Amino acid sequence: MSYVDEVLELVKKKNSNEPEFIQAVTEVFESLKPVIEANEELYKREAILERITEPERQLKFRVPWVDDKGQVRVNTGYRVQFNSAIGPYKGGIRLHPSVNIGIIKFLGFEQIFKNSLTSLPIGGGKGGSDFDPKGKSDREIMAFCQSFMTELCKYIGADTDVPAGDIGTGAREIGYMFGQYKRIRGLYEGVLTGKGLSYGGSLARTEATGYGLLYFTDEMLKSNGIDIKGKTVAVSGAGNVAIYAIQKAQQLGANVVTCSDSTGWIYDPEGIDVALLKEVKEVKRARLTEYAAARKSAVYHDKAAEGTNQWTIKCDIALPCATQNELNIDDAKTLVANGVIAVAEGANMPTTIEATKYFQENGVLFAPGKASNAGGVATSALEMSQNSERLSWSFDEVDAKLKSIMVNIFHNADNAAKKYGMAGNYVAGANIAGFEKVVDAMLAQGVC
Ligand code: NDP
Ligand code: 2IT
Repeated sequence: MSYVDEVLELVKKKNSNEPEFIQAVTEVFESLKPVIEANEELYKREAILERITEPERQLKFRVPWVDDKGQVRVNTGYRVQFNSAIGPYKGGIRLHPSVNIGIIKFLGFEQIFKNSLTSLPIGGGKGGSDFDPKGKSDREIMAFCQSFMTELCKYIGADTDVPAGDIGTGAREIGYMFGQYKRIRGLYEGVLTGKGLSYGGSLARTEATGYGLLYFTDEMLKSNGIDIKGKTVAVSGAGNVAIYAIQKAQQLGANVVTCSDSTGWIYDPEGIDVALLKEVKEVKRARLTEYAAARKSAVYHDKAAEGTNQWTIKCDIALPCATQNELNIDDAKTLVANGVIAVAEGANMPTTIEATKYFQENGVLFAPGKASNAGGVATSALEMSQNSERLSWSFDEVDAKLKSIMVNIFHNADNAAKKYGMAGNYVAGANIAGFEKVVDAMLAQGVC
């Protein structure tokens, strides 16, 4: 058995109740085979694959808080500090009832390679809780965030581990967490990113993941001789990533006709009205039914009642921007039958392995999330730089840096794929390019 297969078996055995983590490792390992085989003796002796799949540290803690009725509630908090070979741990905090250690580990594992691809000095980490922010009052959100940070603050810091947003964690939650960190640790430092502009946040961080996704997609299309202008785009999700992906796609001349949340999806052939979507999701924190109620051209589809999703709509480009495994083999077949030319992941691991392979086998350009959604964390790293030098850069300055980082990531992935005889396979290219830098740093730092 090859070294890769040997360690993959070990990972499956050790983490048998963590399917998402196994999926993420399987995808990375499969595409790393040519690199590992070229260095098998060294990597095996140094146990590189065993080390890279074992988090440096995993924290699990109780998060008690009091709801508006005076009832004490208890959630579980997590922080996985996965790999610090190239910098302090960096990665978001996910607040969603589906969160468990396997979800946080898969996200932390992906983050190692994503952060490496940005070319900035950040290691991989992720955190979160099974807390469900839906339907909670502002006071309840604050109570949860303060309790979460009361424990987490012992383990993080501007030069150790710098969390940020993810599903369920936006500017409001980051603000409450920052306030609590400052109060307990007595430090005003860049311990979190995605902060408000009045207290150390970076311009363009809110937009960064969605904008970055489109900068990457545009570059991928261009390098394949395709113009994004006039293309029809299907987006899933209606959160931070989706909203700014839609906005940038429109600025580049595409027509975005769908978005979704966990209960339903919108088909709006005249193009999604971003201002209205922002009002419904960012201000009112309401459901997409409100979007449909306010817009004549929009049709609302209830997922549970109809058993359909936005991938049934004919489009040229699909941008999954909601959550993991939201695009399966049946969706992939529908999209290909409808003539899709490119799929770019805004979410983390939204496409199943089977669906990814189907796209690649059918000549669809496929951008893996760890490359195409890296704009969020890259801009977080730019926020860290600004905090360190106690300066803030203009929107245009940050946006220009973001764009050049995304264009760079595309070409690094493209070149790595070509170097190993897999031209056009951006999944393999991204994994290889991300891996090579981390391994180089791990080898240089000895057994640790
Ligand atoms: P938000 O919480 O802002 O939005 C998430 C969106 O996805 C909502 O519309 C939500 O619907 C929907 N969604 C979430 N979970 C599910 C589910 N289980 N089934 C169906 N729909 C779901 O999160 P973000 O936009 O920040 O994150 C979206 C994705 O992008 C995640 O995979 C995240 O890890 C990834 N990502 C985020 C980055 C960032 O900077 N924020 C950076 C890079 C990647 P509802 O409101 O109904 O739950
Ligand atoms: O998945 C991700 O890259 C994020 N949620 C953003 C992490 C960050 O530190 O900005």
